[in-house]
Amino acid sequence: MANLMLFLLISTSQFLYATSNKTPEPYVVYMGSINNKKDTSHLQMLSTIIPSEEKDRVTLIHSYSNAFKGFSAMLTEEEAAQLSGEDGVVSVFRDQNLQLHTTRSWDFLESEFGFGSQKFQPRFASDVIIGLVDTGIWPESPSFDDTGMSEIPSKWKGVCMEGIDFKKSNCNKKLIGARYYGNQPSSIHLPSNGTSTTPSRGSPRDDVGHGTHTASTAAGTMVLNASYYGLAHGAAKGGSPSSRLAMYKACSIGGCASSAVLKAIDDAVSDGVDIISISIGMSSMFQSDFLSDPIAIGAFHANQKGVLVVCSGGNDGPDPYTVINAAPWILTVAASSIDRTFQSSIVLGNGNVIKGIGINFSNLTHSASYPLVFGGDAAAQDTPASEASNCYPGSLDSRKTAGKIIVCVDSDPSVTRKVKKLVAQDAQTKGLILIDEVEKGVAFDSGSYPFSEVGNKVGVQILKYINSTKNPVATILPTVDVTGYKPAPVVAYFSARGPGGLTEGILKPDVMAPGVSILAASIPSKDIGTVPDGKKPSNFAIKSGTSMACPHVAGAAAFIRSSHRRWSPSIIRSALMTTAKTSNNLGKPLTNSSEGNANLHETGAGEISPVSSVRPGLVFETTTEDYLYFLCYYGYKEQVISAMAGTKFSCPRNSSPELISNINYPSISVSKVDGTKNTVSVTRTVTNVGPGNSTYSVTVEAPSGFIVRVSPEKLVFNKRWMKASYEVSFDVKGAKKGYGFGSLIWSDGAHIVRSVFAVNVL
Ligand SMILES: *[C@@H]1O[C@H](CO)[C@@H](O)[C@H](O)[C@H]1NC(C)=O
Ligand SMILES: *[C@@H]1O[C@H](CO)[C@@H](O)[C@H](O)[C@H]1NC(C)=O
Ligand SMILES: *[C@@H]1O[C@H](CO)[C@@H](O)[C@H](O)[C@H]1NC(C)=O
Ligand SMILES: *[C@@H]1O[C@H](CO)[C@@H](O)[C@H](O)[C@H]1NC(C)=O
Ligand SMILES: *[C@@H]1O[C@H](CO)[C@@H](O)[C@H](O)[C@H]1NC(C)=O
Ligand SMILES: *[C@@H]1O[C@H](CO)[C@@H](O)[C@H](O)[C@H]1NC(C)=O
Ligand SMILES: CC(=O)N[C@H]1CO[C@H](CO)[C@@H](O)[C@@H]1O
Repeated sequence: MANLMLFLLISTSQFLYATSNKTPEPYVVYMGSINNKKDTSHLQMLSTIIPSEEKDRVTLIHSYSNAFKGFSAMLTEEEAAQLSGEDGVVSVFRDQNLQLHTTRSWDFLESEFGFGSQKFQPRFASDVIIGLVDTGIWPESPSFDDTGMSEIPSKWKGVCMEGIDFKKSNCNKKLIGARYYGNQPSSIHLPSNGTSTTPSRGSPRDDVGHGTHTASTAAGTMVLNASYYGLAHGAAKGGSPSSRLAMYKACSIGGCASSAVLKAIDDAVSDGVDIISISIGMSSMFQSDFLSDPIAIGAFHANQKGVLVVCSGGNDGPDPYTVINAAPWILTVAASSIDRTFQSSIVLGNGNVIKGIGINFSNLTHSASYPLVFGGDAAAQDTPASEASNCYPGSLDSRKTAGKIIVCVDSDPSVTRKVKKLVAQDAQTKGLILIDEVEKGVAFDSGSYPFSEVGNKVGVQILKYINSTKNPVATILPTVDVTGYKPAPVVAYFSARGPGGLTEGILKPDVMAPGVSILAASIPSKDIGTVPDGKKPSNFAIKSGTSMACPHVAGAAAFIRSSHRRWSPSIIRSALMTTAKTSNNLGKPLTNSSEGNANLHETGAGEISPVSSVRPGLVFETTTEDYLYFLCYYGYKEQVISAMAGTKFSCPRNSSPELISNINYPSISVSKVDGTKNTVSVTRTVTNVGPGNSTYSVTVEAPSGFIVRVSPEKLVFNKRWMKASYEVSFDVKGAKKGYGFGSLIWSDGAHIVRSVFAVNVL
């Protein structure tokens, strides 16, 4: 045994030595602000590190020089370690792959709902430019039609890169720019020498559908008569139809290389975009720190230059500590449902009609005439019934299922709905009824294969019916969309939850927006089985994910920006947060997909309310200096922070993580209060952006056992842009352990400014 262990140890370390220490891999070398004094050439820096016999590796994959400094290159682990000690280098990290926030191992992300029907202003061209870092764009989509738009704003300095099947003429006054980057996963293209930012192949064209969907959600032109094969029929338009779009294609179906995402942000900032929308991120399990996260780094510098960065919070919910893209300079978005659902009814032989959920173009007869079988009763030889009841691959005996409608359960989420559907189809069934409590709210698109999904309660009814009769029969009807569905919005189960894994001193996510079954433009899908018989591939698709929620917020931010040119990114974020809705269309508090009251770690400040966010009254401004203090409190070295600031920056002597709660953020999060002893206080400063003479008074909504004092309780302003500060103290002696949630509401009678808080009682 001991010998075996030793052998394993030796061979493992040899393996590591061989593959990770010596084999060059792509790394990102991040060097802080462009004003960072230390100014060695990137190539020169590489040539001092890389041995002379490997000169051909003295090559930059990307060089960053607009919004921040740095580069990416092929390095060995040793060289990377050596570089990270160099003067002027802030961090060095592996060029990891980031994921698109619609495709995750659970399939939930192929679903259902109609378009968020915001009542936005009529169409007129504005100068607001939204940049998206995504999978590219399908420029022929009617959502990018520029009819009637005025000339491209003169501040625009971007380009329309040509590539495979993409011409300069594919850009117009709506889609004003498009770039692509060569090192997307699966198509890494390395130049043989020198710097190369123009790969020899590729194109801004979207071959996934994700980028086209997010771009049209943010700022698509209004398209009348849009639908997904007749479903979700109506006018489709983006959150800010008057804004311009620029696509930065840093991702492919396999994800996005960190180095390309950084390059995309660097370019977007120098091209002159106002808002960047990013529906991608690292897995919540691999978040290490802010300075090895390309989105956090890029967003920091974009923010420094006045560009708002809006990101999806990820799809790793519903567990706590799953939210990502949670740096305080990012606007982090959670996903909710809207008031539309896709019903796919099941008719049983006993006459019962059950309202299931799903998108299908079922052509089955409307009478219950197909035999119904439970997967567990149709197991292949030597296969446990538990596997067959879950529609596991290889678990069904097609002699027992052919020509029937099969019922399966979902007790193991590792087999996705997509796989279950393929397994059922493979077993020659006519249709699938899936019993799935968790995912049922996010309609699955099964194309032309009849499919419906029900919760546990209804599922038991179906199973009882199967048990009760010798020859159970059923049918599945084609999908109809139902609008006015209540309650809505509901937090989507996949939406990543706070608190943030890196710090609990900032409440994340910030806001919630529609991300379940969103109809928006896509690439015409030619996949077999997705296009109903006799139809042309649709220009629209229905997708779910925080990926879909993020561009709704980017669109709303563009809408605010078009009315308020002077407003900084933090003012826009504050406006969206303090005016967010905390109740649903039944007038009740927001709930989650298991019908419990949703807490602030699920909803953030609430569901965005674009129309009221234009007149927030008071705003919380968070400055670059505040973010630099955040980095001090978080524990980074002064030298690193100075490099990011581009100037000498001194941290306060007592920089402790508790001080993070004191950063001037629109919400409050206090990660630790000792319930037996002390009271914790934080201060906030608001800026009046409403009428000059206004007086605001505060009301507090606090959980039981909390004594929350606000001082002063009245804020008097006599001009616009005047600031006022207040202190909030939390006395939690009577409170129960764990997070308590509440809010401070400032009002002058005309405006309601809600600042939510989360306080963790130890
Ligand atoms: C780069 O390599 C190409 C051939 O691969 C060669 O023609 C060119 O001269 C090289 N350029 C530099 C700057 O070394
Ligand atoms: C929308 O489609 C319907 C039927 O497909 C058609 O009758 C109607 O004219 C269309 N409306 C517009 C504005 O294109
Ligand atoms: C339904 O469509 C499929 C092809 O998609 C076809 O094979 C089948 O015969 C059709 N069924 C009925 C009842 O029309
Ligand atoms: C159906 O019958 C089987 C045994 O025949 C039993 O294990 C199962 O619990 C029954 N299901 C329901 C929903 O009654
Ligand atoms: C929904 O909220 C309740 C508390 O109100 C909680 O117990 C439950 O775990 C939450 N469910 C999800 C899916 O987040
Ligand atoms: C605010 O009130 C003062 C005194 O009543 C007045 O002089 C001033 O013009 C008012 N300012 C605004 C912006 O209305
Ligand atoms: C468009 C399509 O083929 N699917 C069906 C979906 O449901 C609607 C409403 O029942 C039908 O009109 C379509 O036939």
